[in-house]
Amino acid sequence: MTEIRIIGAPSDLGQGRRGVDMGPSAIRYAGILEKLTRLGCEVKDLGNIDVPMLEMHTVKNEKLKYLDEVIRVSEALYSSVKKVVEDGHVPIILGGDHSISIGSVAGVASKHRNVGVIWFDAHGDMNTEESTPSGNIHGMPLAVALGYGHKDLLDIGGFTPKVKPENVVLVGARSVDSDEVRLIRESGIKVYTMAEIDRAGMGRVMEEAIEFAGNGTDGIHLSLDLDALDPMFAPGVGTPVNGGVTYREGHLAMELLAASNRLVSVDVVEVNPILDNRNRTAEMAVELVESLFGKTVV
Ligand code: NNH
Ligand code: MN
Ligand code: MN
Ligand code: MN
Repeated sequence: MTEIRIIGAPSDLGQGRRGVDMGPSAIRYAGILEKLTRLGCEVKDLGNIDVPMLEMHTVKNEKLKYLDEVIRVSEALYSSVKKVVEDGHVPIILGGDHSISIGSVAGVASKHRNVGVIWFDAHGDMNTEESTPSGNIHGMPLAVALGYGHKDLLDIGGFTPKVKPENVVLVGARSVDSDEVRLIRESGIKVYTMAEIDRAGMGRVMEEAIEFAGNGTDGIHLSLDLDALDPMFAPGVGTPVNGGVTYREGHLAMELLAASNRLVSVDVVEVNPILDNRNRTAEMAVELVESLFGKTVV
């Protein structure tokens, strides 16, 4: 029986729009605990980690907004994720914006030193302070996992890099910043843009992604940014981009990951209830997580 531990990381420090700190509540309200329990998983909710309140702090560095606060959140999340994986359980980390993955990937990689990563996202999240157009740290967590970026972010957990580029796959990309492209190319990670999903189909793309992230690794960490989905299915995100993953493509991707039996941890990020349409995005997130943990028709 899969033993799941839910950890809320209600941070909005890594991006510019208020509301994403309410993501964990919205996802819980959409029934994540009950639905995973119904699937036969043992699920416990560990509550939320402490997150500094944005209004109580000021931006000190325009290229790395709320850096000190993001570091505090990352350290807290690192510790709680580390404990869950050391106990042999599967953490599901509820964001919050995508900067929380700096801590979650560090926590998972502290036990599974050779973990692979599937980064489901409309964006690259491969910026550094040199390339960022916004200064928002949620545009940087994949770069940090690979060992690029501010030293204090790389130092979370006391080791860097957290993952090897040959085991990192970005799926759903369709919005990458002009200076971000360079690092994506030179890093050597595998990228499946929407054009590639259109051409090859999600089935083929995920089979390959699972191979890259799962073959010879200690398992797969899925970082699920809800903006990977088309805004039609996930309107409640801070940076929606048209032309995204459809409802069935999203589910197929999760179903294939479930069938691979390689999943060790999951982030569910960027759900913003203030921008949402009657909690639809949180509900979509929970449905995808159900497929990820084995929900089938018959
Ligand atoms: N690339 C942009 C930036 O760095 C936007 C990132 N937004 C995201 N990433 N939602 O997933 O500011
Ligand atoms: Mn146990
Ligand atoms: Mn992201
Ligand atoms: Mn994104």
